[in-house]
Amino acid sequence: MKKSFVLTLAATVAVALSGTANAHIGTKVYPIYELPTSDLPDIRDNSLADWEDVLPGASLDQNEFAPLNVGDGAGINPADLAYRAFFAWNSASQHLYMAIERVDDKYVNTYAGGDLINLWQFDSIEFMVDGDHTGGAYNGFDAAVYTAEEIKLLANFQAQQYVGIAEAPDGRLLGYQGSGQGWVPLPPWADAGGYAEGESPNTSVIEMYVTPWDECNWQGPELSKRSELSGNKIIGFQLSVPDFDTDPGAYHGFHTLSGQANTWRMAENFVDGQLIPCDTGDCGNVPTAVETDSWGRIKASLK
Ligand SMILES: [Ca+2]
Ligand SMILES: [Ca+2]
Ligand SMILES: [Ca+2]
Ligand SMILES: [Ca+2]
Repeated sequence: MKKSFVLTLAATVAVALSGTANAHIGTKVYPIYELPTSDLPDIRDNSLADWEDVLPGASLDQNEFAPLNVGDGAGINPADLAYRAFFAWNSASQHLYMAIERVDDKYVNTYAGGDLINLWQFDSIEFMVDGDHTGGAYNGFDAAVYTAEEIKLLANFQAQQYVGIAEAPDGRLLGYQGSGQGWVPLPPWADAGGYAEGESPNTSVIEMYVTPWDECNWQGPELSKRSELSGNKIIGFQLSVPDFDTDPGAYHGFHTLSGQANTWRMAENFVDGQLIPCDTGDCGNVPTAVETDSWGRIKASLK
């Protein structure tokens, strides 16, 4: 292990973690409601009725989003793409839950499976989480500044980006944009279910849960630090909804909740979400085993 590399890496992580109190875009704080374990939605039942039964309504729809000037730059038009999303959290599992229904005039999904890093090229959604609300860069690090090993470690380290797709031949519906694809997007840390039906329009649904990480080391959960999810905490999150209406990868539209570009690499371009506590069932669990020795984990990861 090279000492100089460790020091550089620690400084790099410090830069990546640095942010301001106002780490995210806008003044709006989106409520994310806690659900007791007994009310958690089934992510594999091909239905959003379970979300509708336990939440006051959809948390967001397309009217909360703004189009980016990507590809055709398609604006907000429900005849082209309508969507509604639900958010929730569960203190007992320390998981964040999300579901989205897309109603799309043209559905492009020829994903063949086995290529999670490229799920984004198909009608899908992107979900990002900054569990400790730091903002700052989390991907796209400059190869002229950082070594390949540093870039691999820093990508999705302090915030995470997932891509969800409604159907895949191999059943893997949750993509992950970091190197920890062998565990980060899989149970017990994360999982997704979904389905699609109809031609024009096509209705597709993606339901998922994820684990937010303050420090997500691609080499494994034992080297990583989970975000603590507790009542009234403010987290950063972002939902982006791309629309491909002709070919994979050819953007017709790209809508983001924050209205900001570069949400794939800048966590300060996320929005704020507040974890609203509940008082029924097993709500209000406080995590007890949060690992705090980040220096030890960084060193261990380089042995
Ligand atoms: Ca469901
Ligand atoms: Ca469309
Ligand atoms: Ca963070
Ligand atoms: Ca489409």
